[in-house]
Amino acid sequence: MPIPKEQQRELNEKGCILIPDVLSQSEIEMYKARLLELAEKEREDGSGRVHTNGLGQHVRWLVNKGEIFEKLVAHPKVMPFFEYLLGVNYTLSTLTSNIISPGASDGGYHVDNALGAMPEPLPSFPMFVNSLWLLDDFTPENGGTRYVPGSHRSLTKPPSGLANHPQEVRLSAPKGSVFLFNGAVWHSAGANRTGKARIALICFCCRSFLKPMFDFVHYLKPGVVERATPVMRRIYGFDSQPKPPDVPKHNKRDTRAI
Ligand SMILES: O=C(O)CCC(=O)C(=O)O
Repeated sequence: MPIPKEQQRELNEKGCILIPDVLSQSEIEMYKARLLELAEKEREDGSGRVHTNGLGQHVRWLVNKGEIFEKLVAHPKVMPFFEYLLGVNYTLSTLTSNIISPGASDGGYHVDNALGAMPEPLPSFPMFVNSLWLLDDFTPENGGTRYVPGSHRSLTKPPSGLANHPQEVRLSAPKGSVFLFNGAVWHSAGANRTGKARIALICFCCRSFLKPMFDFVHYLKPGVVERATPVMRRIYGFDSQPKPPDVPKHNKRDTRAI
């Protein structure tokens, strides 16, 4: 089902939208407990991906870290927004998370992934769409994402070293909701001036012709691939791979579809 016209307009104009009530209270608790457990384990074993002077942490490759994360990949309440912005054959680029601990300062303004390396003007249509699945209430005080509504329409990247912007907004939104935005919107995690961490799952998708950040096709665990529905397989990128080499027709052992 396509999203209503009003939401299409909001996404076109502001570049972002809040989708309410995506996760239930029990899902929030389940994801949070598992993420905190993974974050601690990864800090201890040295694989932890910390940032912002050690006060931020990404736990990445979530699809390989528990079956519970697989249902985020093709969530019926969120998929129509990705489809509207990226086309019905969009793919997953990363399924990750961002934990912002007390004392973390504002992150640096950026646009997402390859947009940061592209010459201006940036493409006038969406290439990447990010979504933050809030596992805590986000506020301007606890690290609520800061962003500049409509900045995707400038077709430029944020000036380097941009500290604040006159139109900057800091996200206030309840846990369980999803903040979805065009990756060309200037944004960053906010400073956390409270005594508690602020946690979000992140599902980041791209057009099917772009290279995703993570290679799901070759590195998903076998059980994850077996459980994937055809739609999930497409989202993981199985339907948008570069072609393998041509092989002689009499080579009966080769069953690849070319
Ligand atoms: O965690 C946040 O508030 C922002 C995350 C972010 O900047 C990103 O995923 O590019």
